[in-house]
Amino acid sequence: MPTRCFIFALAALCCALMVGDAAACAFCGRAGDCLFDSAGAGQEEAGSEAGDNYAEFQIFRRWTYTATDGGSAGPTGSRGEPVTVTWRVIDDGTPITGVLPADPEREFEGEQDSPSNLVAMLDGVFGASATGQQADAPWFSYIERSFDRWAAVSGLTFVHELADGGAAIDSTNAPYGRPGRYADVRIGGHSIDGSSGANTLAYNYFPDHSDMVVDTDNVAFFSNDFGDYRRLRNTLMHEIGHGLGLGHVSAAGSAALMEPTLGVTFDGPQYDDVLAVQRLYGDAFEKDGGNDTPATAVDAGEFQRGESWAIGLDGDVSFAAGQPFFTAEHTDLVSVDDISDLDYYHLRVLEPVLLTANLKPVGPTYQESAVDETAEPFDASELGDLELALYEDLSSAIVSVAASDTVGLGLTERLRRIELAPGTDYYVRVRSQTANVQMYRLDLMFQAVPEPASAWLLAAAVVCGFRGSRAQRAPLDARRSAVP
Ligand SMILES: [Ca+2]
Ligand SMILES: [Ca+2]
Ligand SMILES: [Ca+2]
Ligand SMILES: [Ca+2]
Ligand SMILES: [Zn+2]
Ligand SMILES: [Zn+2]
Repeated sequence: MPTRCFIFALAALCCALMVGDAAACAFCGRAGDCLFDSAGAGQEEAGSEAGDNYAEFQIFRRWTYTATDGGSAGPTGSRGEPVTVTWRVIDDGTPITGVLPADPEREFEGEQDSPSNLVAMLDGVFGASATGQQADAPWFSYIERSFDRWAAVSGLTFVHELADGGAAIDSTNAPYGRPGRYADVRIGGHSIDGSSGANTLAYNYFPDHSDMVVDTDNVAFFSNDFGDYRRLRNTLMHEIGHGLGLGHVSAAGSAALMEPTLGVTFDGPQYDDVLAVQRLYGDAFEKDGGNDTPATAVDAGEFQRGESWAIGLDGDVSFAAGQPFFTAEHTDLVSVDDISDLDYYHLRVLEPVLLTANLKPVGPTYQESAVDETAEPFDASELGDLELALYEDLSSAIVSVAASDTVGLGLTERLRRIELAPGTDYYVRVRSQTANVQMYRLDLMFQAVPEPASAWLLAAAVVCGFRGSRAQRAPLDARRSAVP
């Protein structure tokens, strides 16, 4: 039994431009928990971002045309813009063309052409659909939730496509996603290389192909119900990550879904995975119109003295060896994904108050590198130099009230004791001077305006009241304290 990993390029799946770059497969020697997969690029498309290999987080490239986004007007947008992607499990019997090459060292003769039997495998594990519709199958939610975990932490929206035209899954990008005809991400499965020793669990193509092939020989592995079928779900979420344009990462003991060897000590996308997907598609507030303008700002609410509000708390974590960063519950993860990204938060006040705002770049230091390099410490809190600004709506114009850009990478920008008046719409704006993604947490604290007579006494009372207040969950997954 081999005990180390071998990396080799898989030229067959790569267009010439990509050979030796991001497309690679990893061969894992750890029996039982191995993910041996490949993520290959298909044909390039004119006008796409193909060939733009991003430096950060082993990002390969983002979707340029999906069934619903992009088109005659051009591609889906630039990095950080939201995208909608459709998906469907193909019917059993649909051809899958084998593309994984032979490997004499493990007596693998190469992936053979054979029709998909993934539905039969899933029916065998979970039970078949009572109606014949895949959305009614007991296994459907495991696939849908795997997509939705990525959607919950990014600007991506996933839609289940109801049709499939039956074309083969092979190394060409076609058929492209078309509503009512084909999904963007077609999911099939067949025998790839058996289930003994180190072997393949699944593979996935990069955008704009992004189809997935699961090895149905590994049915016993996928049937393991530990962690609500975590082996199956982490495999699906890892492959979906490739289909979104993420490459493999070497994390050397830090939890990362996009490591070439499947991890089961964590569930779903981890810190590096979320940074990568937000760099490509933005945070979850970028979809449904986004928050790049005051008119589309995220609504923080109405406040009075003693209250506070915060967003982005789940990203403010530190690294602990062997511990996962995130579970499915951790979705309060916001970032500026580029210089072009503006994040506006709208607020009003019920009485004259003093606003103090803290904008902190967050992120742990963990191990990260490309798979063929030695992992090095990566400080996720020093990716972007943030700016904090406050605006007010004077009905004729939205004007600046205060701004802070006084510190650099890794440090907190602050606005201190800015007086706000009731009846006015205020907007806090977060942006970055750096062409990279930076997760942040934003804290807003509201204190009473001291009255001339007993100003110091009142201020002290308010500070004490604020400290003693109890945090509550507020709309938009932010935290808001109670009135003391
Ligand atoms: Ca296999
Ligand atoms: Ca496709
Ligand atoms: Ca953002
Ligand atoms: Ca934004
Ligand atoms: Zn390995
Ligand atoms: Zn992979």
